[in-house]
Amino acid sequence: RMLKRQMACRGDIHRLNAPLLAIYESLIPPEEERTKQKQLMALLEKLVCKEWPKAQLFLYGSCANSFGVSKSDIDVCLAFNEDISDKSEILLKLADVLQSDNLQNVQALTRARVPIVKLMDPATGISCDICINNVLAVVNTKLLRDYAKIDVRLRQLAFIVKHWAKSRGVNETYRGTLSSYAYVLMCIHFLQHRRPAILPCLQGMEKTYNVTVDNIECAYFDKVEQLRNFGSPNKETVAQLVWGFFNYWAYGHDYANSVISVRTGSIISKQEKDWTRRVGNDRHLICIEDPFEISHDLGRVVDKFSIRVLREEFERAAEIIQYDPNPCVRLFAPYVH
Ligand code: 3AT
Ligand code: MG
Repeated sequence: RMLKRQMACRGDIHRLNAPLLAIYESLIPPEEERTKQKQLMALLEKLVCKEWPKAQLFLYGSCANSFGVSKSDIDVCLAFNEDISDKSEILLKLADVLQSDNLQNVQALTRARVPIVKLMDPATGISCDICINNVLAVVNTKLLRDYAKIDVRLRQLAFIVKHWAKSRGVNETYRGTLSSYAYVLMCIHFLQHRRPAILPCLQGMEKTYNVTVDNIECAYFDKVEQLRNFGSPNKETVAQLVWGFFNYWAYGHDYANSVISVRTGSIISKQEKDWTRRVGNDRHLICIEDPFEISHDLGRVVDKFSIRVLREEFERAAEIIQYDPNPCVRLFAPYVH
């Protein structure tokens, strides 16, 4: 099945550029959403500080990694300077603290895979999930944001891929498809591999940022202002990149043997990671290495049913972009598997 038909790009691919860029533009959150997020963060900080003066609140996920589309929920991490053995207790207390103000639908979900407090702020209309001590997510948020500053084509490609994944119903980890975080890593990896490269491998460069979180050293080159022109020798347009991305995941990727690794800026073998057989629920049918938690395969949610759905969707997208005279309509057509 691999390398079934790696296609040559259609000759009129440039015609797709304007419509794809228009979609990208339409997804960018307006500035007033930022203001509202800050307003809500300030309120949360005020309430949390009364109870835990030393704790800190961080935004993470798409509202902070620059891959958030308009009207996203916000992800917040409440960080204590110590290990918390009983997160449930803290979350119940937190729900209590927040309840007392004019926030709505405050609920502690203590038994979720990642336990959180969920709430809605009627003043801004923003929904928010608060987790405890998930500092690794705050750090991987910074890594993604730093990559996005290097070349605007990453943000363009990732917005389009995320929009496609949400429209096609393949952005649902609880149903065995991939997280937004995984899709962004796939985009970064893809751009590291263009020739000339559009993105560097920040973790392979001089380490100007270095933190240790949960015993994991997170270090990389974060002076990305110095890399503003990194991708400019490559003149590919977003249309060519979207075409290339789907073509790669439809026909180019070696699902049987390969792991994509943003950390090394290369493809590594499943053998090398010992990801060759199923262990517990980790099946390793599509392998995406987390840049910091390197034993963590972001494809582990994918099972033998959802891998088929995913690969069929990649092939469908590749084919539409190749042959459809007006691809944007069918590419993003809503679908529930
Ligand atoms: P949406 O726009 O909300 O779809 P997002 O980037 O906020 O995209 P998620 O809500 O899925 O993505 O996840 C929030 C953040 O949590 C993103 C990333 O910093 C972290 N994260 C998500 N999944 C993982 C994972 N499996 N391993 C490590 N960090 C993760
Ligand atoms: Mg999110």
